[in-house]
Amino acid sequence: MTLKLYAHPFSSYCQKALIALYENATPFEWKMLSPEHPDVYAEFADLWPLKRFPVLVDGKRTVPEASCIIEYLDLFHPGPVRMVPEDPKTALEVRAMDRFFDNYISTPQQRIVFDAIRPEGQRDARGTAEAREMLDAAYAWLDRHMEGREWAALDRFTLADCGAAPFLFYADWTHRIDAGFANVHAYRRRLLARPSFARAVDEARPYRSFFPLGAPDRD
Ligand SMILES: N[C@@H](CCC(=O)N[C@@H](CS)C(=O)NCC(=O)O)C(=O)O
Repeated sequence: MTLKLYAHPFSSYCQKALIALYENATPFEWKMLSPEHPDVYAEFADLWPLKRFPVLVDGKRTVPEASCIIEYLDLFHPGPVRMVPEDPKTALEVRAMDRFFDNYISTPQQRIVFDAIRPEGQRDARGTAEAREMLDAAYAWLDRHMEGREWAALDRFTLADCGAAPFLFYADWTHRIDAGFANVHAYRRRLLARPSFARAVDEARPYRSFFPLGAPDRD
């Protein structure tokens, strides 16, 4: 039975899951979440009433959460590029970095963007200032972590890099990564050059005008 992915190309968490699918050329049916397809959105909201995407459907099984989707694909539809090592001790390194990118890059980045789409008077200046501080601390830590490394965990592309790619992409648009963090910039460029992510970036290009802070003319 064909896998189905409920997703939108401009969404960072959808891109995270798409990277894993593209890395292994895993066939799937794209269920496009957009105002032009209200029926698809209704199906998705019924499957996952929390209404956060992406969501993967495999027969009778519904898998929400990008990290879980990637782990699920690794277990049930594996390809040549394994995203999480089988050895649990080695896997912990990968999962720790996956948590870092979700919690300390994506979460503050989304907080700033969601704040920008609120009406004037309902904005949270303190919350966004804290989010910017968090991003600065995360960039500084990551810069030290990436010293001498090619990928975020282990010596190969993993689950951690699937999240790092879209999250650093949008984080730099949202709260510029200081030029002094050369290791982070080099890593972001490596991710952009990875064919699976380059494809996701290209598919999202038509939607750049939707970026609430204004998409920069680069990448
Ligand atoms: N914890 C979820 C987060 C997913 C998420 O935040 N997705 C965003 C799109 S990038 C979303 O569903 N936004 C819809 C909304 O906020 O209403 C995951 O890891 O997949």
